[in-house]
Amino acid sequence: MKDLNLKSSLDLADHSNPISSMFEQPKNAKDWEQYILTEEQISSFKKDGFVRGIKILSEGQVDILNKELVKLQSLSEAEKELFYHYESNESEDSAKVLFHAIGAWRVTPGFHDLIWSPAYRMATYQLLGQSFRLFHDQLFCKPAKHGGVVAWHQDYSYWTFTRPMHHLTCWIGLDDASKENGCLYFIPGSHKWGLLPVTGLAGDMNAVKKVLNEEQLDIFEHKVANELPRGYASFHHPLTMHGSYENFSEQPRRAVVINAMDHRTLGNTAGYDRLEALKSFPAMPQDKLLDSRFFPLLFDGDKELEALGRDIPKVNDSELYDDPAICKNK
Ligand SMILES: O=C(O)CCC(=O)C(=O)O
Repeated sequence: MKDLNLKSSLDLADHSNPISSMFEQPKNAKDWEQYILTEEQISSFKKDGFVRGIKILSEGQVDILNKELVKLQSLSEAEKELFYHYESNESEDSAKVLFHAIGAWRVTPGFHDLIWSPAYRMATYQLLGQSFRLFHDQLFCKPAKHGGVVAWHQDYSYWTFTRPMHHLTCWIGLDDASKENGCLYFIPGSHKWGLLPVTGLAGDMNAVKKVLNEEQLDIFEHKVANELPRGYASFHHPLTMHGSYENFSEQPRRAVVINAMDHRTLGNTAGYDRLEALKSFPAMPQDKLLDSRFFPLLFDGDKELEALGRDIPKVNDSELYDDPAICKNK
């Protein structure tokens, strides 16, 4: 592994392949078999809008990322340039802290190579049902004792500057995540609710409830805590309602998130009403394929899996992602 080099001239987005030996890569279709999600895991994702408990990282790999994370959390202004978004504290509550950054894959080798983790790529391929690209990564870190909330939200409500909606989020714990230290929660079945408006990410935990109907509010009572050991992941649909409460415990709760999108995703920025939030993002011109070096192709199913690709369980890409009300300009 290369040492962390924070010169802004070193942009790891120049490398559309792994740059270290952190993850052993499959050499042929057979090597991918060990990572295949079962039929039951795919069915539970379709029913609930999430699936969890999938091992992505060894202890040693978590240690590498946590070491890089320490450096990433204390960058100078100049060193933050490669990030699309960087907030040392995004919490709207002045007594709490929520570190949130987008773009670590461009800055350190471990976070760069994480997006090529074979376990991550196989699961994402099955759950999207399509070859896919990186959309972006994210870091969400809550310190011990005063970690802030991530308010209930649907990811795609923040991503309508891309289309159609065919994205997937993978949340990977860099600490054991528990109810005490502010683990993520999901609302089962909420991926069938349609698209809801943006109601804020780091302020009032329950702000979204103002836009929910009675039935949805009842379903909220059945929220599921995503408690996971470090190195393990959950995957969720772009409309699945999720959020995380404060961290009052003695332990930090750090996580890295990988957001993937169908390899055919297009820019949809014309008329987007939050353009200011995109000022440090790569260009995403209206109706243009998002295939620049900032959106590397992470998995080409036909090439990687050959005949195996036909036999493995996967989501039929129109069955979960084809909401006509959302993708009207598809
Ligand atoms: O880590 C958290 O608490 C929030 C994560 C999140 O919002 C996401 O994975 O989309």
